[in-house]
Amino acid sequence: MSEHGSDPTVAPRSEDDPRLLLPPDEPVHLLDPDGTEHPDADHPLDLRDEQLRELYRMMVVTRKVDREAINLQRQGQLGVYASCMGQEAAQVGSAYALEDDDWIFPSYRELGAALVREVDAAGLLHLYRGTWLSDHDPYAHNFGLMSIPIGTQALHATGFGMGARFDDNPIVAMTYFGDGGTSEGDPHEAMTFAGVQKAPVIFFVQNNQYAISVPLDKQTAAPTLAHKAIGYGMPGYRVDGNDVLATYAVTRRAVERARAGEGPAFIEALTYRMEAHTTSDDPTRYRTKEELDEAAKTDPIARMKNLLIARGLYDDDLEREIDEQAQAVATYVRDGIYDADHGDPMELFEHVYVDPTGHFDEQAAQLRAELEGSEGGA
Ligand SMILES: Cc1ncc(C[n+]2csc(CCOP(=O)(O)OP(=O)(O)O)c2C)c(N)n1
Repeated sequence: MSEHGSDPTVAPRSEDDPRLLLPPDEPVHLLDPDGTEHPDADHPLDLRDEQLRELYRMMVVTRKVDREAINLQRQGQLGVYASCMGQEAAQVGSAYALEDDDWIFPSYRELGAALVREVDAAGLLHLYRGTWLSDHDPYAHNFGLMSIPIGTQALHATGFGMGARFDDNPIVAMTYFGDGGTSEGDPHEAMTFAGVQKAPVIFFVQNNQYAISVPLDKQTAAPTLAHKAIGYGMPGYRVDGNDVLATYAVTRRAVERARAGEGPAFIEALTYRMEAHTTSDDPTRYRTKEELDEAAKTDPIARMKNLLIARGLYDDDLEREIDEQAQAVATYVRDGIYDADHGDPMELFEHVYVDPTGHFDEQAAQLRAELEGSEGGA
């Protein structure tokens, strides 16, 4: 059944029927938790066996590094960390659907997407240590710096996509934000602009059900987040975000459409944040163990492993090889972060203003005096 044509009593739609911008009744889903596949003619998969293993490998490595980052925070080596546990399929599947020249503008939770882009994970996590703003070169990986202010990266992606379009550069820019981000002004402005300009931008929303402690039903009165897309004149897609095949296929389709000049798209990936919002959060205050146990049944990694087993693509050698690789990346991250030098705190004041305003100089002088005082007292 066609994704937008589920009601046979409705007359066939022409290409420019705005109802085509509405999301499907059900999220696109190609893989059950037990590994059973559901092929969908609207979302054909072009993945070879090796690529299926690769998707699994990247999700396993992501989870391992994510856990290492939480441990590092618990040992006082990171100030804070925002885990992506449970969201690996949403991130890996979507990032894998891009070409190397395409760009990603992440929020603060996209470790999985960063690893697909081969960003140095230790460098990325320096942001969370406060060592530096992130120690990776965005131009080396076409991966922007993590954005802590909610939604600002959507504007960066739109500006970047529009610029590329003016230059006849056929790249696509994808940005990630959360369900909470859809309530912020910046993504709204970015999507309005991208729609009008037909900019090649994919707005990938990981609906992990919560914005810190605020659940989805307190976040929006829309039928789904993807319904918002029609208001910007772009299609809204919904996908099972714990199904890496579906996430890949839906994103791939949106990316090809954008690259062909057909404009932006909004993707709502339904997923679940298995960990706390950040290491500073106590999720037991707002969600139950029963809810968590239920969500664990849809784990994206177990599901992909079941598929590999069902297809005869998984064996002990592969398991060992992937575990060793995951451990090696985690160790590399630990070595890169542990006791890393913080540098000069006065760097805080660099690159902020061309012409300092207000109390800026006063504050810089105050910090300098405090630092000198503490050195003197040591
Ligand atoms: C502009 C702005 N307002 C508030 C915050 C504080 N804050 C940090 S995370 C967060 C919730 C974001 O939730 P969501 O967009 O659903 O993404 P998630 O963290 O679940 O990935 C808020 C309000 C912020 N970082 N930036």
